[in-house]
Amino acid sequence: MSVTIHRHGDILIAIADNPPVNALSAPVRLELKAAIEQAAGDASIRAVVIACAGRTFFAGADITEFGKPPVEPLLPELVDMIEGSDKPVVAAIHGTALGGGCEVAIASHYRITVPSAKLGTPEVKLGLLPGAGGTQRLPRLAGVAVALELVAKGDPIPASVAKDVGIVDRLAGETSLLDDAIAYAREVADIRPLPRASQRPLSPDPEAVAAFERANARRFRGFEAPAANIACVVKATGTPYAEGVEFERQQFMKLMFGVQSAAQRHIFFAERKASKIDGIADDVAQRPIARVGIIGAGTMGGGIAMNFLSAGIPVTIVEMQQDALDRGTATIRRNYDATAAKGRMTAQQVDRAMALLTPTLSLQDLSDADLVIEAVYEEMSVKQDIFGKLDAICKPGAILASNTSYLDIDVIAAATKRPQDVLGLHFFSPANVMKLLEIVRGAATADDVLATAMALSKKIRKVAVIAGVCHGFIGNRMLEPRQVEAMKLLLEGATPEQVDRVHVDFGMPMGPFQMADLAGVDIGWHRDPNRIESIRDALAAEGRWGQKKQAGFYDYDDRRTASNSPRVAEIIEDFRRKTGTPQHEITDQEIVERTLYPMVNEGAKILAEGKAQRASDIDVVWIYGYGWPVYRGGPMFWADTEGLKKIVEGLDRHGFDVAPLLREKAEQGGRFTS
Ligand code: T1G
Repeated sequence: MSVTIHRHGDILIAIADNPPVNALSAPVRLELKAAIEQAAGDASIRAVVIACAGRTFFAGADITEFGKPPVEPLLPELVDMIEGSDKPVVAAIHGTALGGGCEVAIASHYRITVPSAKLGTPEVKLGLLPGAGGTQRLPRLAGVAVALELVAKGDPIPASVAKDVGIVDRLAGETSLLDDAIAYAREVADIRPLPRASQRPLSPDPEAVAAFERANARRFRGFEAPAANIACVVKATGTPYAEGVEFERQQFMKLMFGVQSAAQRHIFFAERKASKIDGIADDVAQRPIARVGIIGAGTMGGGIAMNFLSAGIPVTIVEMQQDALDRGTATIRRNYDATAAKGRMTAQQVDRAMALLTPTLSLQDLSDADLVIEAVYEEMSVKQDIFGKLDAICKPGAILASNTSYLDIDVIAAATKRPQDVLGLHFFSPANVMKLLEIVRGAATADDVLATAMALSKKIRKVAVIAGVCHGFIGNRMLEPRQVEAMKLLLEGATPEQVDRVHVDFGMPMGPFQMADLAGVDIGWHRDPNRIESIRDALAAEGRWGQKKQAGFYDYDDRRTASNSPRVAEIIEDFRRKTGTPQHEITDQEIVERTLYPMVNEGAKILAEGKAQRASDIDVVWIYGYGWPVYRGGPMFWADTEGLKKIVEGLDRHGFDVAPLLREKAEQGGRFTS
C-alpha cells in the first residue's frame, strides 16, 4: 500500500509512503486518485488532506518511469482531478515538494507547510519542464517573474518565500503539520468558490520575461529546456488554462524525447551511482573524522581547508615558513569575506569557520588528526619524505591522503608502514569551488578508508568518483590527449582561437588554450628558457605564463579580457617553419574529431584497465571537474549519442590507436552508457 487513508471526523487524510523520496510512482498516483474519488462519494467528508510519510512531501514524478510505457493515471490527469474536486483539498508539506510534488500542491486548493519545507520545480535540471500544469498554475499563483525563476532555473524556495509570493497559504508548527493541516481543512471546508489556481486570470508581463531572459542568457547557453519553460509561462499569460496546458504537454514531450533531457537524466543517476563503491558493502564501518590536517597552505591547501571549515570540521594547516602560512590563512579569510560580501555567508559564519582553523609550522601538530591531506609541490620525492614523517607522527588509524594530480599513490603509500590507510584525494582547483573529488584507490587502501572518504565527500558537498592508480587518474588522463592534439593542430594550421571556439561552441566553459592560460602555461614547464622544444616552451621562455602574466596563448588587459596575440601567431608560424609541418585547411569538425574523440578513446582504455568503476563515473568526472556541458551527458554518453562507429571511423581516419574495448563495442553496436 503506497497511500493509507484515514478519517479524522469529517476530514479524509491520505498519507503517501513511497521511500526514499515519495516519488509519484504509478501505485501512488492510483491510490491518490482513489482517495479523491472516495471523498467525492462520501457526503460525510467535508475536506481532504494530502500528506506524506517519511522525510519529504512528493519529490517529483518517478524519474525511473521515464521512457517506459505510461501507466494511468498520468500525473497531469491526477492534478486536474485534485483541483476539480468539489471538496477542498489541502496539501500538507514538509521536506521538499519538488516537480510533480509541487504540482500536486498547487493543484490542491490550499497549501500548508512546515517552516523548514522547500518548494520548487527542478525539472529544467533534468532537461524538462513541469509537465503537470506547473508552468500554468505557478504564474497564476505567484506571478510571471517568480514562476520564471522557479521553472526555468529550477532552484527551490523556502516555505517563507513561497508564502510571501502566494504559493503557500499557511505555515504550520514544525512538529504539528498533520494536526495543523486537519484544523486548517476544517477552517476552509465550507468556503466557496474553491480557489483553483488554473482559473485565475493572468496578464502578460513582457518586461519581466525580457528582463529574465537578459539576466540568464549566459547561464542558459546551449540548453533547450529553459527556453521551453519560458515559452510555457508566456503561453499562460492571456491564454485559457486548457490551451496553455496543452501547449505545455507538447513542449514537455518534445524535451522528454530529446537528447538533452536523456543526457541530464543520465547525469542525475550517474552522480548518485558514483558514490557506490564496487566490492564494498554499503554498511562498512567508517572511521570518525573529527579533525583534519592539511599540509601546504598554498592555493590548493587553502582551498581544500575551506571545504572542511565550511562543513564545521576543525583543520590544522601546516606550512614550512611563517610568511607562507600567513599568506595562506589570509587568503582563506579573504575568500570567505568575498563570499560573505556576495551574501552567501554571514559574518558570523565566516568567523565560525575561521575559528576552526589552526595554523602551525610543525608537522608534529598533526598527531591527533584523523585525516591528513598533503597538498605540496608535485614532486614524488617531496611527497615520499612527507609521508614517511606522517607515518611516524600520526596516530594509528589516521587516514593519510595525497592531493596529487598525477603521481602514483602506491609509491607514496610505500613510504609508510600503513599503506592500507593511504589514498588519493584529488581536489580540483579552485578546491573550495569545484565540486569534483577523485578518490584514488591504492592497491592496499582499506575498504573502510574508501567508505570514510566517500561519506566525507558528501559532508563537504563534493561529488566524488573512485579512480584507480594511473597517470592522471581519470580526468587529467583524458585531458592529456586532448591537449597534445590541440598543440599539433596549431602546427598544422589551426589557431588557438579557432580550437577554443570549437570547444566553447560545443558547450565547454573554455577551450584548451584558454584553460592553459587560466591554469598557467608554465605548469610542468622545465623552467629552462634556453630549451625551446615546443610552442609551449617558447611561450614560457618569454614569460608568457598565461593570465597571471597578462600574456599566454592570448594577450590580456588589466581586466583579464583576452585578445588574439600577434606575437603568439609569430611563434606558431616560426615553429611550423622550423618543424616543416605540412599545413592544411583545418575544419571545426576535424578539431572535434581530433580533440574530443581521443578523450573517448582514453576513457575506453581507463574502463578496460579498471581505473574507473563505470562509464558513467567518467561522465561525472568531466561534468563536475571540467564543466563538460551537462546537456551532452559527459564524454562517454556523448560518444554513445554520436555513435561509436562514427567515433572509431574518425579515430582510424586520423591515425589514432583505437582502444580495443571501443572498437569492440562499435563493431557490436554497443554503448558505454545505459
Ligand atoms: N524519482 C525517482 N527516484 C528519485 C527521485 C525521483 N524524482 N528523486 C530521487 N530519487 C532517488 C535517487 O535516485 C536516490 O536513489 C534516492 O532517491 C535518494 O535521492 C511531471 C516530470 C529529493 C532533493 O527532479 O533532487 O516531477 O541512489 O540521493 O540527496 O512535472 O533526490 O538511493 O538508489 O538525491 O537527500 C522532478 C530529484 C522530477 C527531484 C533528495 N523532481 N531529486 O536528495 O537524496 S520530474 C526532481 C532530488 C517531474 C513532473 C516532472 C533529490 C532530493 P538511490 P538522493 P538527497
